[in-house]
Amino acid sequence: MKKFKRYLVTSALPYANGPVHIGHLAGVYIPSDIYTRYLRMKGEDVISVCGSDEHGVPITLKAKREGVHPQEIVNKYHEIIKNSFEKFGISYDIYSRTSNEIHYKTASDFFKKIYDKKGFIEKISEQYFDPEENQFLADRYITGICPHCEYEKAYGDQCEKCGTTLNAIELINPKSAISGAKPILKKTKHWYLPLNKYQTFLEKWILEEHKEWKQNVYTQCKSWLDKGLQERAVSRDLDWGVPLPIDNSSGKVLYVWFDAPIGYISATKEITPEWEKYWKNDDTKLVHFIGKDNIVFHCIMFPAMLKAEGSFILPDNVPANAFLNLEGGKISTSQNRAVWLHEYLEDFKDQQDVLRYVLTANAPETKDHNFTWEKFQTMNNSELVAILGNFVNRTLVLTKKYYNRYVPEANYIEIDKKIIDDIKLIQISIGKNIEEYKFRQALKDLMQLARTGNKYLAESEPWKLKKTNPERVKTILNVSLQITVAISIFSEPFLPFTAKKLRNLLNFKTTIEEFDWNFETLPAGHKINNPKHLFCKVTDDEIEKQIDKLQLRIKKL
Ligand code: B3M
Ligand code: ZN
Repeated sequence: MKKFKRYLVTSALPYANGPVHIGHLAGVYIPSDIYTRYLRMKGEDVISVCGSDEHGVPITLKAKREGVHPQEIVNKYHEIIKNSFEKFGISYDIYSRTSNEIHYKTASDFFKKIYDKKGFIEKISEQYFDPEENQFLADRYITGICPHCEYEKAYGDQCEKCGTTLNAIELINPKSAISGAKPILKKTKHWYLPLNKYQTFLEKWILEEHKEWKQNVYTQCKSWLDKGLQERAVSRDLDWGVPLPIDNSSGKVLYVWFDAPIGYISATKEITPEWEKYWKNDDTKLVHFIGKDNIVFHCIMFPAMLKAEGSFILPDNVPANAFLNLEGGKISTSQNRAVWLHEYLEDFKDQQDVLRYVLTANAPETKDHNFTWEKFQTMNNSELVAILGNFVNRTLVLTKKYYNRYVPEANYIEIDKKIIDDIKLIQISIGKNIEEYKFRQALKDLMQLARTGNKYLAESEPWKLKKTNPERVKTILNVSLQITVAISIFSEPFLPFTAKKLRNLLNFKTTIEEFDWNFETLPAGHKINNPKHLFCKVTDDEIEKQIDKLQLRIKKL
């Protein structure tokens, strides 16, 4: 396997046309955060970038519906999204936005470079035009029946049901999404990226050199390539977006899927003057975290753009996830059928980690998964509270009760040494699973450690031995404390708030600077702090309230 010197982690830029929900978190943002936090702890050189995607029809459409300027929409949601990420501990090095000046410059320059190399095809074609609104209908401005799966609400650029990327012209029974009018065809000039020219290169790069990509990603790419790539327009007739940086192109902007991925580059530029080190060196590992609807853009279109430009590296992996459903149905922003992050925190104050836990354990890594509030409750009560919280609490309470909070001396015998060895094995397994993007399994490993701790306490019964064999009890508690330290370290990528609380309780390596992926034992004689519970039970009432809330919203529609 190739050895990399540094990592560049990107997370799909959310459209700033609405807040983020649990589906986004489970599919993209938690996985990328686990990955990044782990790499940072290992002392790797890593940068994690994200930001709001502020162009494109989803934004202008919303602005039009609300009768405001697109800038107002993106300003509002950029703040909400940024804030939600911060509150959930999604730890980017930067959360930027594509309306920034630096992004306009970066995206324009990128286009210009390909343009100057004659990398685009210029073509006049007939496109749909809304005669009532007097404007061209790009992408989502037009809806109709998908020619592949017959879904009735397919967009002009993509069918969200079967995932196929479309050309508006292919839609059956097209309608303007603004006025509902039947569109007419009108001539207009656009610039196209000839993806077909990159077919052979992409086939070799993906199908031969990246067989290790997740199966869902690989298969989707293969089916794309098997169908044969075609040229894709990278400009649009719109007044919102990055203007085309060439003469005689007024009223035309870059296609949002051309400018958005360049946002990863602009964001890196904002962090460091050494941005080229991350983007132009073969020994950087570039990883794109995305949802499955973004696969074609990140595996085919963006790589073709990078190749056309010529000076950038390509992603090493694109670990795309499937979708999360909610209570058996699709999550939908437009139908308000979602659990919004900012709302969750109103009801479950300071319980970010519970959601992080449940969403990681249920992450749609290989296929779509279902989130239910009942599951949320069970996982909190019978896993976080009953297994992890319970083990830690018993250990800390006994240490206080028997040794006035001092870590006792130990005299390890065989079974204790076995536990210490197990800790190290679990650590290796967590790391390996994270590196392979198997976050559910990595989290299971972490819980296995807590289970091991509970089993050890239950079998060695220190409370029974306290009178008869006090020396042995010292060792048992010492070992239990070592497991607790290990939990405080290994849980950091998944449950950063809990990890911090636990380090404070242990009074050990409480600042992030002191902190790394190494498992270090607590020395005898070290004094810990007073025990406190890490988690609390979620009640039936709380759950019912959430279910009612969702029902009510769906009914309102
Ligand atoms: N904003 C699509 C989405 O949110 C898009 C991602 C851009 S990543 C460069 O699904
Ligand atoms: Zn379809």
